[in-house]
Amino acid sequence: MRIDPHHPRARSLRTREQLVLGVKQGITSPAGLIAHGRGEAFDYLLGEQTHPFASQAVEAAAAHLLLADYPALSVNGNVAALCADEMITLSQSANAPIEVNLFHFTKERVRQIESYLRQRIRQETVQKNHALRRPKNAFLGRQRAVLLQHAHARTVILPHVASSRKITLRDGIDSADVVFVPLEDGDRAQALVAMGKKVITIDLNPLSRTAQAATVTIVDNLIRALPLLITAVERLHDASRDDLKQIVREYDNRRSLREAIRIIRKS
Ligand code: PTJ
Repeated sequence: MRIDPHHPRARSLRTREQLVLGVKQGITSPAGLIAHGRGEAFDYLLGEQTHPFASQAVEAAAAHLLLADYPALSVNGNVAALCADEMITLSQSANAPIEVNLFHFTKERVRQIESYLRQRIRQETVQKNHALRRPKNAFLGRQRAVLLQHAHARTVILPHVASSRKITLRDGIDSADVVFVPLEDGDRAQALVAMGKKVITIDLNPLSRTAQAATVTIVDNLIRALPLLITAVERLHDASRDDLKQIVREYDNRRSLREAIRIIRKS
């Protein structure tokens, strides 16, 4: 569908089209469209903007990722369709491997998403090689993005998770002390926390079980929050561990969720 850039809801329409395309390409599950609709409803109530509570959560999330011994990033069908490049950049900036992890699991969709991400990483590498000839480019200093692939990795089944999200990779989510799981389901978020991992999520619904269970919940739209998270990780890259720990200590996820609920009630 051609979207008129002057349409008042052009960005929202473009995002929907990206997901529809994701379904056609076998990346996004049809249920992903419904999940997105739910997200949109909350976004509408939040005024479709990043609130201070979300910015604080972004800061805390960045500090957790930088303090981690071994962070890992989870990508599902919605995240791949909407923000593949941003997840790749985050993998580089936070030095964290990417694992495709699906709720509506099929081997075919895992393969499709991995192949799409590999293609985007190759594209990024080409750009980076270009950038290396220009010394001031922001690509310098980032690590290489790492994509773990199901066909070549050992899988581990997480206990107490009813969905296929329980299938994780030994060198990814299973080994991680900090996991970034945007648009997660509540079951696994709770299981990951119970395993002693720090869980960072992005979820527009502050009432969801994931939002409530996570260590850090960024209540904001994925497409607004991910670029902010990348910027925060890059800005805090050289901060001392003491400074990062202070950011983590001062952040209160309950307070952040309460504030999101207050704004929703007000609107
Ligand atoms: O690709 P799969 O098979 O792994 O499936 C992915 C989805 C997202 C379909 C699956 O995980 C799912 O069904 O998720 P839920 O349980 O519907 O939860 C998704 C949560 O993300 C809901 O609370 C939505 O409000 C929220 N959400 C949806 N779109 C966005 C969002 N939050 C932030 N940004 C969005 N764009």
